[in-house]
Amino acid sequence: MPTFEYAPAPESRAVVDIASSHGLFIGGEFVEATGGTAFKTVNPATEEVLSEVSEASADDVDAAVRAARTAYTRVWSRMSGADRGKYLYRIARIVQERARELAVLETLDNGKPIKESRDVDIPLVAAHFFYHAGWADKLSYASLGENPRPVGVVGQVIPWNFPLLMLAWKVAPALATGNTVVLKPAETTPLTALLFAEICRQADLPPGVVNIVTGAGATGQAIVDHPGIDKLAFTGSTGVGKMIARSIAGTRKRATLELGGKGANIVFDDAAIDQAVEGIVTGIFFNQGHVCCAGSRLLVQENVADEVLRRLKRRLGTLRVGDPMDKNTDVGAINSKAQLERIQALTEAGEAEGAERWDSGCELPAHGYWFRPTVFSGVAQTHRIAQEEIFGPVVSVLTFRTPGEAVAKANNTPYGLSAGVWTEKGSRILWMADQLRAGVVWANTFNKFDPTSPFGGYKESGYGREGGRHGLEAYVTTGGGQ
Ligand code: TAP
Repeated sequence: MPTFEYAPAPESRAVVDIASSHGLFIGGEFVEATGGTAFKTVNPATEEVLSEVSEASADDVDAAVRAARTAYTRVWSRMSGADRGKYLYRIARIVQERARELAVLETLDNGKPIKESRDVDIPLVAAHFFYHAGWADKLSYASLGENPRPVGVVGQVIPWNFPLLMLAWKVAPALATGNTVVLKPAETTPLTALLFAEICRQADLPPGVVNIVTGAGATGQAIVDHPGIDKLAFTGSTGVGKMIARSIAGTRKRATLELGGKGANIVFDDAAIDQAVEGIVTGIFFNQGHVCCAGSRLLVQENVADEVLRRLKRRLGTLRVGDPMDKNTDVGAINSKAQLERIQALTEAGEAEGAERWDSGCELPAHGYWFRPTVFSGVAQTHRIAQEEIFGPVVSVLTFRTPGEAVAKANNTPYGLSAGVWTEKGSRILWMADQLRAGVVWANTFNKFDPTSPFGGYKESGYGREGGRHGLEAYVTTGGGQ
């Protein structure tokens, strides 16, 4: 069926002013890294260098932890919850005021479509600060235990798929509960975190309450190893999560780990098929599939599998892949060359193991990192594309006959982060939700996020929850004493 053409609808980048180099944000000031080394951050849609960013050494991390400790003992832990809340409300309002600038910068540095950064990421960032601002003076009513108090200085390390949103998930609850933070954004997406540092200054946040150190894995490791860190909050791959768990074993440090996933999106034969197809698209092609809770394994009841696949492929033919700054774009650029290579390697393994590969054949831009939305059918549970996280726009399709088989296949993974169920039967939704070993189960929808709702995993998807009342627990200590 022919589709009509869209005229270009480019978002202007004039709203952002990207400095050619960036320092570290320590003690409320932008400072040079002591080692003097820097790395480049590029726009993955064009390979254009956007800026040079300082690489924090262990000494810089030490300075940031000391600044956070001073702010913690002298100011932040002593401040009333109501006053802390005022700062969080102020940050939330500034995020809203500067939303367009933040969305454009996020899209340039990450490659995600502007309509996603504008309509999903940045509004959720503001919502997280508003939500946690509301908790700041009500912690004793949150059923966290007797006398909830902050833990101290928190080290936070985040990935590149939702750069500013992951920062908000980490910083908002930490600050609301009276902790101070040292945060490292991912190497490929540091720019919105640095703009957030500027927002902290604009909000007059006391110096040292938020410190941002840019760098690669070694900088993250320096945070993990620093003896002045009381708690770690990490989001990233299961491999690095395991290394962190090993590094802090036997120390007094607490940790929450939000790791990888291989979510099952399960479609029963009584589901509204067109709605389910939209949910499959949202589940795996939103944010180029760079989503830890993506519905990357599609389980379809056998008697409707051909029909679902047919409609899914037709729908994928209408997805617009290309310039992330175009407001009509559905699928943007892959975040980095390294990630593109990983997706290519795993999809080649899928073909080699015998699964049937299909893509829409859409045209791709000549520069930058791109991958066509791809469907693998005839996938066996043992295939690597059914077991390993691809973290790209690739869905692996398996079939089932009975609800029991669907549950067994869905749970046959080392991960346990998310699942989706598509059926018209409420009782089946409740039964499935009870059986599925996943931190989040969506029913007749997928990839919905809300600051009031706890998020986190089972098994190799990590431990601890972020968001909601449960997410506050990780940031407080309770019981007698001071
Ligand atoms: P990772 O390679 O694990 O990187 C995550 C963060 O850890 C980055 O800031 C990274 O720095 C840093 N890091 C790397 N090595 C480190 C070390 N030895 N010690 C301390 N920090 C270290 O993951 P990624 O490729 O950025 O992100 C994709 C993964 O994150 C996927 O597996 C995805 O499922 C998971 N993820 C999970 C969630 C939740 S909520 N469960 C959300 C988003 C993503 P550099 O970037 O500079 O290397």
